[in-house]
Amino acid sequence: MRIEAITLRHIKMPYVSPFQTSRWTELDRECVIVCVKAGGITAWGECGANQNCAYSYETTKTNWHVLEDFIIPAVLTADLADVPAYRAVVADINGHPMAKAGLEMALWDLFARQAGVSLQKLIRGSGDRVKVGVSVGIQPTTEKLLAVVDGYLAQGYRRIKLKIKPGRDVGDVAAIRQAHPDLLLQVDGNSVYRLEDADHLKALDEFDLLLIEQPLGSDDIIDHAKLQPQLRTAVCLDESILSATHARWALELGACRVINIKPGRVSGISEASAIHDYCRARGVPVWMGGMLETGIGRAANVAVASLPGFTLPGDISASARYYHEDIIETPFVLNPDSTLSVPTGPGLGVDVRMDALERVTLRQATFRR
Ligand code: OSB
Ligand code: MG
Repeated sequence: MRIEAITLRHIKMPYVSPFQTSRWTELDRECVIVCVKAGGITAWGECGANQNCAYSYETTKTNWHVLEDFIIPAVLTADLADVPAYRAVVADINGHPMAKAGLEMALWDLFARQAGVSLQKLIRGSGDRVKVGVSVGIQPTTEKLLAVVDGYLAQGYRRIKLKIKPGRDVGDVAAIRQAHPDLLLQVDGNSVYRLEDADHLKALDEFDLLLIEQPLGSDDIIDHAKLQPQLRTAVCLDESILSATHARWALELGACRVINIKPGRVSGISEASAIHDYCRARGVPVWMGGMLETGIGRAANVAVASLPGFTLPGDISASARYYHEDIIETPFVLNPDSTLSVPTGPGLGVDVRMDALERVTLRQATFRR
């Protein structure tokens, strides 16, 4: 298929509340939205990166730069039969998985719409709902955290992830566990700890956590392999896993017992499903992570989370947990069983609200063949 035009938009959408992790705070989602036009079809994608250079080296502006200067010129001079053809075209662009994933998502949407099927169907997911939880940022006090968690539980969320950092880890977890003895609970360190903190992290073992996510350095599979045997709690890698090869390295080394899959982080839905397949064949549980996506990225994450190996609840909450106004027509809402429904319409199965999108667009540019 010949792509006729690709429009990039740098958007900025304020969150309903600030999101604080161990190493950075986000007030709004700034990201690149990709719109592809081909054969009378309009398709959408979202890049994972935000304005910070903390979770990853990629930012909204590097996504734009790599798309404009490398990925789009290659795509507009090619004739893409399918998503693997796109992956071949971008294979020699080093790194920048979030930039690659944004356009790949739009192509999945395009090819699914062209075939008249949902993304879920195209990737062979199943079921009408996926289990979800909520990722709770670090709060000013433990009391405030207890109140925020109570609020999410009242809304029906049945799995809570707490962001932790030194000084706000064991105490916060103990307080939440005491208030909610049976809650599905997990924590995320976002790379703030070091192997020397192993004894400190062992204190988390008594709280029956589902997992501890990315405690050590982003690129540090080796020290995670030294940490995991010292903990009863399962280590889950997020930042460290950018490909199925990284997943193999991590599992061969014993660096983790669970993997967080974010299509955006791993260069797209194709690589996400390859990691899923690799883990599933080895009985390693995976779950869907999130980048506080708009409704566009959320639709893709929900569809991918319907693959059978996604056995743990995902970080994919209702639109209202993130935004007062989403840029899709029908926002995602939480079902009473702590699930989100998988869209069934063609492609991503969501309609973009152009008026809402215009309001949040800071900059846009269209590139043509
Ligand atoms: O580490 O999982 C993370 C958001 C931005 C960057 C990194 C992370 C997160 C989250 C939010 O935890 C998950 C969500 O989208 O709800
Ligand atoms: Mg994480």
